Amino acid sequence: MAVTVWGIGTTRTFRVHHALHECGIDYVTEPVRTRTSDMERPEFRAVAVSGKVPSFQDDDFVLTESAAITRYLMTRGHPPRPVREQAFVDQWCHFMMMELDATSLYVVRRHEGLPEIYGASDVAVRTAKDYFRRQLSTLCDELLDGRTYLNGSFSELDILLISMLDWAAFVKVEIPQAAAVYAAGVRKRPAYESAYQHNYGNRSRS
Ligand SMILES: N[C@@H](CCC(=O)N[C@@H](CS)C(=O)NCC(=O)O)C(=O)O
Repeated sequence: MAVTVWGIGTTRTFRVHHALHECGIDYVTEPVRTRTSDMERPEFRAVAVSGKVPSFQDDDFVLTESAAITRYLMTRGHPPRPVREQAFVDQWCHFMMMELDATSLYVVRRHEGLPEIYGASDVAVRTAKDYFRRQLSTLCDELLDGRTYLNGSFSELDILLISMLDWAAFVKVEIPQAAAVYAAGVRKRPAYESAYQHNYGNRSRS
């Protein structure tokens, strides 16, 4: 069975397509989009344990959670990292998924982008954007000291961060200059460009 990705069109699905393009892996895309009837397909439900995209299959191995899938793809076939380096990568991976994604950008998504489901709230959106800026500044102070990639060479950390910087741009959150310079470098990668086109195409992003 081929590698299959379920899901297209969102920041979280982009991470998986980006990792696959970086790794040069041929794969099948099942273009399930959120809040469509495709999410009710039994074949999708069979792999998507939480009913969400992205979901991922590699032969009989099924995985969900964009950060876990991205880690799997970017590290499989490589020797394990030294334990402290892995802990460093984990620290920033969890930081980005919690502080930048779940408690900031996804709050904006809910209360600005999906008011019909979650309710409109200017306060929630404004404070989530402020929180995003503060948390991103911490990351910039600690990591963006002129380096091209967060862990020295290109890794899952860069896939996570560029996806969030793109998302921030989409919802019109200003970012520090160091982050803008970093993002411009990552966006020049051919795999970023091809994955972006594959995931978003000319459709509206969500
Ligand atoms: N933490 C998960 C979040 C996945 C997620 O919430 N996906 C959204 C689209 S971006 C989804 O499938 N929503 C549909 C739903 O909640 O019913 C990840 O990073 O993969």
